[in-house]
Amino acid sequence: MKKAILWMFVILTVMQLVTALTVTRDVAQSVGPNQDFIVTYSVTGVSGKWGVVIEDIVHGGCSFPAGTKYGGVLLSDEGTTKQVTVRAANAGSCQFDGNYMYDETTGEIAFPTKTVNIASACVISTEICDGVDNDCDSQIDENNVCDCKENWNCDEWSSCVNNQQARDCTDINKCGTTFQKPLVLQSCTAGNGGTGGDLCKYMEWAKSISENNYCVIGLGIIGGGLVLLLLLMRK
Ligand SMILES: [Ca+2]
Ligand SMILES: [Ca+2]
Repeated sequence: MKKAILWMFVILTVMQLVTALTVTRDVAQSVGPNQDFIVTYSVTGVSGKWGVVIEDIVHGGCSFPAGTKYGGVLLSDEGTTKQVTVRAANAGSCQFDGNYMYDETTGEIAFPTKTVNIASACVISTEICDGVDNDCDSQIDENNVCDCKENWNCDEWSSCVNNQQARDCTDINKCGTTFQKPLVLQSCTAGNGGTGGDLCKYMEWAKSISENNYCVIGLGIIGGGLVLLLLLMRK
């Protein structure tokens, strides 16, 4: 019985490692000079020991409320999404190149470097929910434009190639935001292009546990159950 418990512990630990976090930073491509715009940090997945510690840095004359750096802890202090207002420089471009960390074993993980171009003047367009003052009236996303409820419709996962599978997801309501966007890339356990993607079809019952990692969790639970059964039968 001790062995069985040990096995369950090992399986759950492996599942925890596979069920990794996804941390994203969304920034507009282009903003007007001295214009305020919003940087959105989002986390999906399960936290490690502490939350996700974010240390982002901006260069090129743009500034966070506290200067060139933004620091925050998602999942513990700030929830799963944090929006920070950044003031653009008066010309040129700004680069973001910070990092995040959620576990001392993985250390600091760099965000992809992101460049925001600063247009020569604020170009007036219809205000949409994108973290930018589109209509140049010094207000970001005003008139409830962000009340649009995202409604994502996703294709089936592709078959498992190189331990990864992908799918396309489309927002039926065309809100222009990606706060609720489901994962479009996930790791899978098929080995060399095998049938893991097909196997996942039978694990959909585990979606009630985790929408994004149901396949791994389902396989883990079934695998753990089988090991337990085998060990009990050997007694
Ligand atoms: Ca506006
Ligand atoms: Ca806007």
